[in-house]
Formats: sequence, C-alpha cells, structure tokens
Amino acid sequence: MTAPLLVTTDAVDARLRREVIAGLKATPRTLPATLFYDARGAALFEAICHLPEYYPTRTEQEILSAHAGDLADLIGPRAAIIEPGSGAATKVRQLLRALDNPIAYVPVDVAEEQLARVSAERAREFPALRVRAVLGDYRDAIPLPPLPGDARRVVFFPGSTIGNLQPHEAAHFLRDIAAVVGPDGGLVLGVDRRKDPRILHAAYNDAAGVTADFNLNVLTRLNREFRGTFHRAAFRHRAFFNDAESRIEMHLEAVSPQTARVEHLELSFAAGATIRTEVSYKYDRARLDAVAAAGGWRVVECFTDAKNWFWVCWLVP
Ligand code: AVJ
Repeated sequence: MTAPLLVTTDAVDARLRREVIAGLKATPRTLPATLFYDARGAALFEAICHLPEYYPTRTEQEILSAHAGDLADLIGPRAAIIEPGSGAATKVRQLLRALDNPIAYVPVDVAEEQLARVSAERAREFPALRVRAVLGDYRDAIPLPPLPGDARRVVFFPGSTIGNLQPHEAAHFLRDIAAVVGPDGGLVLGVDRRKDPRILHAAYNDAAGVTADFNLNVLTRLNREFRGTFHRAAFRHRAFFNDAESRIEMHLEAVSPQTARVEHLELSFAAGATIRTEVSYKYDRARLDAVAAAGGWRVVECFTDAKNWFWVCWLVP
C-alpha cells in the first residue's frame, strides 16, 4: 500500500518559478539546482551515481556499510528518520536495517514519481515502519506527519546534498532542521571533502557525457515548463573547481552569440557567456565545523573512507 503524500506542489512550483526568473535576471546568471530534478533529470542523476568517475555515491556507500552499526548506536532506539531530498532513497536502507526498532521514515523530495515509487518500496521492505512521504523542496519548512512523542527525530542528509547550498544557506537550512528535530534530535550528514582537483574535475566531466546531458536537460525543461526558447545545441556543459570558494561550479555556456526567452524575460548571450546551474561545495573540517556551528549544531563524530574523500558525520543540536 502506498503511503499518503502530503502534497505541497503549488508551493514547490511557485518557488521554482520565482527562483528561475530571479536567477536569470541576476548577475551572474544562475538557476536553482533543484531545477535539474524533473523525471528525466532524476533518472540522469541516478545514472551519474553509477559512473566510474563519480566517486561520491560509492564512497559514501562504503562508509555507510562500514559504520551503519556505529551510527545506529549513536542514534539509539525508536528513531524517526527524515530525509530531505531523498531521491532514490537507496542509502537509507542500510541505516534502517541497522537501527534498533525505527518508528518512521519521512522522505522529502520534489521529484514526485520517484518519491511515490520509493515510498511504496520502503514501506514494503520495512513493514513495521510508518513511511510518510512529503512532496516538497527540502529547503522549505518540512510539514512533519504526526509522530509518537518518544520517537527520536533524526534527519538523514546524505549524498553531500548540503554541497548545493552556499554557506549562509547551509547554516539557514541547518537551523531549520534543528527546529524540526528538537533538542533531542540528531543529524546524519554526508559531506564531500576537499581533494585533488583532478579527481573533482573528472567527477563532473565524465567521459560518457551523462553529466553534460544532466546539465543541458535544464534547457529542455525551461523550454517545456517555462515557455523557454533555448537551442540546446547552442550551449555546452562546463564544470570546474573554484578553489577560492572551495566548490565545483556547473555552467551552461553559450557557444555563439544568441538570444533566448524564458516566459516574459528576454536574454542575450555573448559567445562564452554562461548560466551557473549548480554549486557543489567541498568541505574541510574547519569549514564543516563553522557551518555546523552557524546552524546550531555540533559535529560529534565523522566517519571516512580509505581514501579520505568523503565524510558521514553525526551531529547533535
Ligand atoms: C546531488 C548535489 C550531491 O553536487 O555532486 C552530480 C549533483 N551534479 N553531478 C553533486 C551533481 C553533477 C550532486 N549532488
């Protein structure tokens, strides 16, 4: 049986529309990273996770496999796991299996089809668990379903999704989820670490071109949903490590001078002009501690992999 969805579609659409227009009017031009995840984008991201160059997914999986028991000990019994930006909701299975008597699982995502599918799957797989999906942008206030008073509320935020947020946005998000889980809550956070820029570069410029397709898919989406007039072939994928900001940036670069319209907005592009479609921050411990503290959290323990590429951390308010 499929768990009920708490639908907030209108809020999601309105927010996306506002961000698209504001971002395209701004200098530099940007688009929100949540725009990637229409049905095709969600499927492309799943394909990215399996690419040989894209290390984060399998590296985090390795850490979770090795330390699910440690995390379960830190979390304790009767946990309600809330997962903002749940996507394929694969990694949480490992955690749910290790936990002592987990009470609830609340996936939150903008990709509606995928959310409905994985909610049904997890409910089947863990029959004792209350699975309550929330359709929404993880940056908005999460409308939590009723949970037993003694459940320990824990946010599971893996995959380095936090990397998509600028430091001030990350701190804001962390403050919001601190309010959601309360003083006895917790946070399991996946964080991509700073590393050799060549490894970062390869991960966002895969040889098969799946990341390029994922990036260019936003133009197709703008054309379909926002009355856009982009020529996909007139843009190319660009991704590079911005060392000073400690982040990967993804851009769409105009290959020749051109104009395009999005809703009522007229845009002109010089050759080489870009729209920044994503930032993906790479953390060291000082940066992590600073963002956590600004968001009202303390980093208790971080587990890493054999190459020191990724962290899965346990934080408390
Ligand atoms: C889903 C935000 C973790 O930043 O690595 C993958 C998205 N973009 N390849 C990331 C992404 C290009 C991904 N996150």
